[in-house]
Amino acid sequence: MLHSAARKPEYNGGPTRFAVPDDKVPFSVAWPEYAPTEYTAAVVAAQPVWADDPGKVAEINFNELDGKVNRVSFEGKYGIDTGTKLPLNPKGRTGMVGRGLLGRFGPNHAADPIVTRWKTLENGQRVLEVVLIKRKDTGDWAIPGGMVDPGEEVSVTLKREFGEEALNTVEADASAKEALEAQVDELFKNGAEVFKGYVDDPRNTDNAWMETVAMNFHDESGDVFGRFALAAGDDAGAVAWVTVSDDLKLYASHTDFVRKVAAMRGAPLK
Ligand code: RP5
Repeated sequence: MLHSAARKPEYNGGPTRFAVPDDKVPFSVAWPEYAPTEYTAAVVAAQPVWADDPGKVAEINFNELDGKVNRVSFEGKYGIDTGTKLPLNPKGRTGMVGRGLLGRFGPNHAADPIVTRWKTLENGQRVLEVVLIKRKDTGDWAIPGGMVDPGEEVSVTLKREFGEEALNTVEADASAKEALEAQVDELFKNGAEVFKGYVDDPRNTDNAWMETVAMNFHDESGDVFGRFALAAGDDAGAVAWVTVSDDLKLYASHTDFVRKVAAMRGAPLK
């Protein structure tokens, strides 16, 4: 499927993208008139720890584990622009070059915990519920995922992000935090892989893009996740158990991930 959020003209806090029609998305299609908007957000250019130093691009080992930073794409080996020497988005043109809001040139790795349980309706039908957060940056409902820190195991990221965004461990005192983390450890013991690869994220550019590992943690009996008191924290403005239905419209590729979980669990979509 062609990426579309990654071509949306409006860019959060940034300039408008150069318009890329469907037939011009692949870099393999010659398009001499292509004049992508150049943008790297000030917060990225300020070089926080999570961002690359643009002066050291020549030293980056793309398509490899580069020190502790994973530059390997789940989509296979990506190309490097012969002129700029910058990596090229494996899903094609986005209408923007630079890093936009993303820190890394090439893949920016994330992890998405999809936490689900059953709810029985009055008519006896079972529907699936999923924990979603409302993102502060775009206002979209989303899976409470986050970036994998350099050298971090994905399994650790999944738990950390769920804790921070859906249980607000960030603001919990030390003993409450420890108790919440122990619960998450227990609940996240058994996960089923849902997806690994490119995310059609609205922050993507021609040179920087999101990839994720999405895992489902499902409470079949309903005994376990019910004990959680959800509390929004960090990048989340709200958090809730949401019924998985046909009309869910989530951030980036998250609708596809949740629909896949519904299919895996044999849940109805209405
Ligand atoms: C999405 O961005 C991923 O699927 C993940 O949910 C999220 C990670 O970015 P932040 O939430 O840390 O901004 O592409």
